[in-house]
Amino acid sequence: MTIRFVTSNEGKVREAREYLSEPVEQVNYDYTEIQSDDLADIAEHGAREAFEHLGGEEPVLVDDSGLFCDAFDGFPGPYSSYVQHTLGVERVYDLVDAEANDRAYFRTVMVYYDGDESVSFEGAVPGRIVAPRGEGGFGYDPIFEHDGQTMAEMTAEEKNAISHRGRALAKFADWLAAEPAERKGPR
Ligand code: ITT
Repeated sequence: MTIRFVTSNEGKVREAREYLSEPVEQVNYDYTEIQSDDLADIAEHGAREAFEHLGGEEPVLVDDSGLFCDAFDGFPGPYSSYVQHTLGVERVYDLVDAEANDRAYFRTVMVYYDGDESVSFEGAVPGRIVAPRGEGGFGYDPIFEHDGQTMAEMTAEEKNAISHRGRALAKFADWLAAEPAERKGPR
C-alpha cells in the first residue's frame, strides 16, 4: 500500500521514506492550518480537509510538528513554521541564548485518515537550543541538540532513531502492520 503523505516539506518525506517499508508518495497540498495550541487539532483538521480535497477515496497522512522552547512557555510551538519563515532559526537561537534556560523539545503529531477513522501517532524528543551546527536535516535541526549532536549533524537514519518524527513513525508502522484487514483503501 502506498502512503499518501500530504506535506509541502520534503524533509518530512525523506524521513518517512527512510523509516517505513511501504512506498511513500508526497502530495503537495497546502491544507488549512487552523489556529490552535494543540498540534493534534491542527493535524486532524488538515487530514480531513486534505482527504476531501483529494477526492475522498484514499487514506492520507499528515504531520504537524513544532519546536517548544521552555524559556518561552513553548513558543514557537504550533507557530514554528511562521517563525522559521519570519525570524529564521538563527534568531530563534539568539532569543533563547539571551535566556537562562536553553531547554526545548520537538513534538510531532501524525494523523492518518481514511474517511472513516482518524488515528493519531505522536512523538517528542527533548534537547537544547544551541548555535547552528551541521548541514543535514531541515528547519530547526541545526539549532536543536540532543545527546551532544544537533539533528543537522545526524543522518536521516540517526535522526529517526531518536527524533519526535521517528517515534511517531514507529507507532504508525506498528499500527499499519497490526490489522490491515480492518483498514480501507488500496493495500
Ligand atoms: P507541512 O505543514 O506542509 O507539512 P511545514 O514545514 O509547514 O510543512 P510544520 O508546520 O509541521 O510543517 O512544521 C513546523 C515548523 O517546524 C517548520 O518550520 C518546519 O521546518 C519545522 N520542523 C518540522 N519538523 C522538523 C524537524 O524534524 N526538524 C527541524 N525542524 C522541523
